[in-house]
Amino acid sequence: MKSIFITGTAGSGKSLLTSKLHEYYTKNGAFVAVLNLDPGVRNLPYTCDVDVRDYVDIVDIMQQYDLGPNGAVVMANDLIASKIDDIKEEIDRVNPDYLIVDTPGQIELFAYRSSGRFVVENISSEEKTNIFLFDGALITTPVNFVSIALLATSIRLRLNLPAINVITKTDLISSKLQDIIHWSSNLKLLEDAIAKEADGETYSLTTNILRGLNLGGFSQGLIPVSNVTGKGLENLEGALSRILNLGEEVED
Ligand SMILES: Nc1nc2c(ncn2[C@@H]2O[C@H](COP(=O)(O)OP(=O)(O)O)[C@@H](O)[C@H]2O)c(=O)[nH]1
Ligand SMILES: [Mg+2]
Repeated sequence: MKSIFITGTAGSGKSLLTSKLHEYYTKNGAFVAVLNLDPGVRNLPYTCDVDVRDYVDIVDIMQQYDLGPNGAVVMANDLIASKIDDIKEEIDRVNPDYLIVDTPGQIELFAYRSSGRFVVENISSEEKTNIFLFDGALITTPVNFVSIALLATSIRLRLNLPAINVITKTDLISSKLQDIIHWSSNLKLLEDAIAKEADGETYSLTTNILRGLNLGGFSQGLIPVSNVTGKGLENLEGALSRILNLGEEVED
């Protein structure tokens, strides 16, 4: 089994991409299962094969521990770690070729609490990768783009998984997308674009962060995708295959 974790800021399209990837792999003859790790989600655009909501119940936690919704979601994420053996057993029973893991809406719950990393480390898998979603609607200026790239790099350090960076919602940002692809292909172009937008401390901080991030190669292979039209999904699948299958793509 190979595992694909999907991370990104709240609303960046994690759940919708999970459903699209599931559809894409299934259409191409692979056996895919989805693990939902978001205990607080109400509606999902796919049917889960394994669902943490079967193990932890936010409403119960709120009542039992006298917590509000935020406190309950934090606690629920930590409780998931204590159920890892049952979750693993359920995944083993399904035994898919690919496991797509949809993570909590609020990325900090998954990436920065020890329970998230514990889950990543404990899902037994031949190969694992993380797809980080740059929300197309949030990266409309060079400074915003660098801020999200900083987050992407921070998540990569935290989860310690090979990362694929994706831009979502490209159907909503058609004209801006060209600029983003342009900036991200060349450090100098991005620095010039930052200079047009910012000065003083913002300029110097942003460009210094950018130079650091560039060493990590964050901008190589940013893949534009629309979860609505499906555009770009073949490129994403190709990138996944290069990491997970050493270049062998699923059958067309
Ligand atoms: N137009 C457009 N909307 C999207 C795209 N991806 C997600 N959305 C919408 O953005 C909202 C948040 O998506 P969701 O998958 O729930 O985000 P999550 O919080 O990261 O799981 C939903 O209304 C989606 O329909 C996309 O590529 N294009
Ligand atoms: Mg979601």
